[in-house]
Amino acid sequence: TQPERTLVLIKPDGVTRHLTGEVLRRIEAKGYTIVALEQRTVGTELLTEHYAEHQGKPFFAPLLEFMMSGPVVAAIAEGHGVIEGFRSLAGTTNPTSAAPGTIRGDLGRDWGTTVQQNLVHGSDSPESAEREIALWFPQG
Ligand code: DAT
Ligand code: MG
Repeated sequence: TQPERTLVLIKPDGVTRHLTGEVLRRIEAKGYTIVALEQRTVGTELLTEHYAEHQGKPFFAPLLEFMMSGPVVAAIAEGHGVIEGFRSLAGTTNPTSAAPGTIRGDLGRDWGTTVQQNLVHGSDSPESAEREIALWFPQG
């Protein structure tokens, strides 16, 4: 198999809680390579594209508001099976039920907000990864 690439985002809760290094450490400890890394604040336009599949859902507006509440760290991780592998490292969406040992399970919890503040994003398929990497790193 060819090595593949996935888009990883450390969301504003992760950056604000100073967990950027911890998340990157886990990616690297697993043996994946960080091939791009940038901290930035993002706007409605990019986020609406990024989360297009969730438009119309009740948590969509709070999700965008949350993602704009502070800086985000965007990274591209590379390795064999990294798309599935990072999703596995991240754990399931709801941090309360995410398994211990995962980023969300070890470090995340329910904060009583409308939207789940679950620290990280990872592309969920090769198609999503290609689309999201082009969106966040258009310069290639
Ligand atoms: P994931 O981030 O695990 O790929 P997703 O793509 O289904 O999950 O949803 C994107 C984000 O939206 C997710 O990280 C947190 C938020 N979210 C999803 N489902 C939610 C729900 N039922 N209630 C609150 N927030 C939710
Ligand atoms: Mg998703």
